[in-house]
Amino acid sequence: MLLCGRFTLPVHAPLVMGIINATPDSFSDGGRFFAPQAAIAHGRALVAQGAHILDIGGESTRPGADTVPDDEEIARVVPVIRGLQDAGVPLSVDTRKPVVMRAALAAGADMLNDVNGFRDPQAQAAAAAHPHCALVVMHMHGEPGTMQVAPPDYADVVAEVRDWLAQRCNALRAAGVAPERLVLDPGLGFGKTVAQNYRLLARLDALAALGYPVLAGLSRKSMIGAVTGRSVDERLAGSLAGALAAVVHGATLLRVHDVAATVDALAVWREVSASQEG
Ligand code: HH2
Repeated sequence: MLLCGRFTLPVHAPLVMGIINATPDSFSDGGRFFAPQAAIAHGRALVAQGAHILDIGGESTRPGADTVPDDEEIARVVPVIRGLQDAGVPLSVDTRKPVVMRAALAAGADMLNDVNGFRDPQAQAAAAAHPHCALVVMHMHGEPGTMQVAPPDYADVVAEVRDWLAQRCNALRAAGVAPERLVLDPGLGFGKTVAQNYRLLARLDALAALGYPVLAGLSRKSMIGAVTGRSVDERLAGSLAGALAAVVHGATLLRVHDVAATVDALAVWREVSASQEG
């Protein structure tokens, strides 16, 4: 079970987290859901398509992205969180900023998704101060502005990401966070080469072995484009293959743009898994 604000989620079956980018510059859908009403309508559509969680972001973390001032990011996400309070699913906020985390929780967010893995002591304190919101602890080397300039030459990327995540979870638990609130994320595309991303995808089981649910975010990312040669808006088939691979290798949450297609792919996968048992 995952404690997730107003909700408690089962983690035995894969959960689909639908992405709402309330930004003008996200890599695949920047500008489409920038206005709060458009973001809210998109969130409702994703829930109708079967999303189990909505992830609302007000700052792009694509490689080379500019940072957004605190008050601007709050002005982007808070109206969307408020407008989706009755959507019937947990609301996650995708932010690295403690002040945005606090504003989002006050507005009714159920989950904090920090691509910095709550490294900032203020972010850790904001997370620990809330009694039951879920926390997505993501691994990232460096900062979005520069992370792809020179991805590190990890000796063993799986062991290093796993140990980093374990250390972050231990710090959060020492700060008072219940283990049932934690989700791990390898941070696919964040300061990693294509080969490192695929290695992590193939070894998600090593992260799952830490005992927390694992989230994989690879929807439409350049790791899909690198092997298919497709542009961002042509990566659905590759993203679905990656999503199923993630589930097979141990992910229980999938962060995706294309909710309806992912839900269908998972339905077929579930039927195959159930049929295996006779
Ligand atoms: N990827 C992106 C943003 N946030 N959060 C988690 N936990 N895991 C991820 O893999 C992840 C994330 C990047 O994707 P997107 O939100 O579509 O683009 P942008 O950052 O340009 O808004």
